[in-house]
Amino acid sequence: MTDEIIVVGAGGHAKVCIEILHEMGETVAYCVGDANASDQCVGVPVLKGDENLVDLHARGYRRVFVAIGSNRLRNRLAAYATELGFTLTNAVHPKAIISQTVKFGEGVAVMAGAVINAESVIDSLAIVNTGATIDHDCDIGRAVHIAPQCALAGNVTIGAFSILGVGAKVIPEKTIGEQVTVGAGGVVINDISASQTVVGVPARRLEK
Ligand code: JB2
Repeated sequence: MTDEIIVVGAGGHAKVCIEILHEMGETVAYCVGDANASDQCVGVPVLKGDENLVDLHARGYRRVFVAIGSNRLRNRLAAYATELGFTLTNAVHPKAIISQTVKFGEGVAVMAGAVINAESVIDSLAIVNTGATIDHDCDIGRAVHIAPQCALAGNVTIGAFSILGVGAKVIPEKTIGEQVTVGAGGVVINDISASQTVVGVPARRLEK
C-alpha cells in the first residue's frame, strides 16, 4: 500500500491541482488521462485509459484526486474510482484562507488566493478556483465549479453541478439551483431556478 496519489485527468486543471498537491507535501505518482493525453503533466507520467485505475489499485494505490474541469465528467470518474476502492483526497492550496469552521466533502479543489469564510459548506468534488471568495454560511453543492475571481456574499446556496464563470458575483442570501450556468462577470441579484443559463449585470436568463 502507498500514500502516493493518482490524479485522474492530465490537462490544464490537472496541472494546477498537481502543483497544489505538491505544495501540500504530497507525492503524485501518475496521472490517468484519455487516449489523447500528453505523455506527462507538469513532470508526472501520464497513463492513457481509465482501465489503468484497476491495475493501479492492484498495485496498492488507494488515493485519487479527480482533476477534470467538466462537472459531469469529474463526477462520473470519481464514482468509477470509488467503486474500484479508491478514496477521494482534497487538494487545498496552503495559501487559500479558510475558516476552521468550514466543512469539506471529498475530492474538493481549492486554489491559491481563495477565501472561504465561517460555517460555509463545500460539498464533494467542488472547485473553488483561484482567488474566488465565498463568505459566511454559503452552501456549495456537489461538483460545482466556482471559477477564478468569483465573489459570493453570505448565505448563498449553489446547487449541484452548477458553474459560475470567471468573475461572477452573487449578492447575499440568494439560491442558485442545480445545473445552472452563470456567465463570466454576471451579477446574480435574484434566485435562479435549476438548469438555466444566466448572463449579464444583473444576470438574466439567456434565451435559447
Ligand atoms: O474519460 C476520461 C477523460 N476524458 C478527458 N478519462 C480520463 N481519465 N481522462 C479524461 N480526459 C482528460 O481530461 C484528458 O486526457 C485531458 O487530460 C483532460 C482535459 O484537459 P483540458 O485541459 O482540456 O481540460 P481540464 O478539464 O484539464 O481543464 C478545464 O477546466 C479547468 C477548470 C479547462 O477549461 C481549464 O482551463 C480550467 N481551468
